[in-house]
Amino acid sequence: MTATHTDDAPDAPLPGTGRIRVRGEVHNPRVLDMRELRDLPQHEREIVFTCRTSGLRRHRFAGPLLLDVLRQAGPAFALEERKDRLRFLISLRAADGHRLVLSWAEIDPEFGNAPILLGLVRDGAGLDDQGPHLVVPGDVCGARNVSRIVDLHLHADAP
Ligand SMILES: Nc1nc2c(c(=O)[nH]1)N[C@H]1C(S)=C(S)[C@@H](COP(=O)(O)O)O[C@H]1N2
Ligand SMILES: [Mo]
Repeated sequence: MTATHTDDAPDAPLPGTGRIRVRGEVHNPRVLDMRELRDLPQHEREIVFTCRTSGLRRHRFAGPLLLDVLRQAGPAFALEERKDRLRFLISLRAADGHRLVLSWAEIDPEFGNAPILLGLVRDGAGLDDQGPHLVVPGDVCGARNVSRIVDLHLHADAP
């Protein structure tokens, strides 16, 4: 497989607040700002979750699909190879070091088709001062609804 890698150090500071790095197994690694994320189709979701420490929380978010953000960077897999796509993982990191992994299949329209967003607006207020917020509708716990996302990294498991 041909893949393009950024040679940036994973913890290198990003060039400004609200920017996210998209890297790994993508043909066009890039840094995106909030304006570029607003140029993608915007979706809205309400989420309700229970936090072990703060109890029941409810928020409404608007922003692009994580799928569209990653597709724009050109995932380095053969689109017609459904099974090949099952090897791919997305790791996400927030400014405070909180991180998580998703599988590509969760957001792939032919598999989980989960409407996972990068929220740019929360409860009517823009998030330009902190950057995008991962929104995972349907989760019971809030820990995957991650604020201040700074890094999206697509990985492939060994073929
Ligand atoms: N960046 C970041 N996002 C995070 C967390 C965190 O530690 N860091 N904690 C999560 C947890 S455990 C919960 S319950 C929700 C709480 O979100 P809220 O209090 O804004 O509703 O944020 C989530 N997002
Ligand atoms: Mo939580």
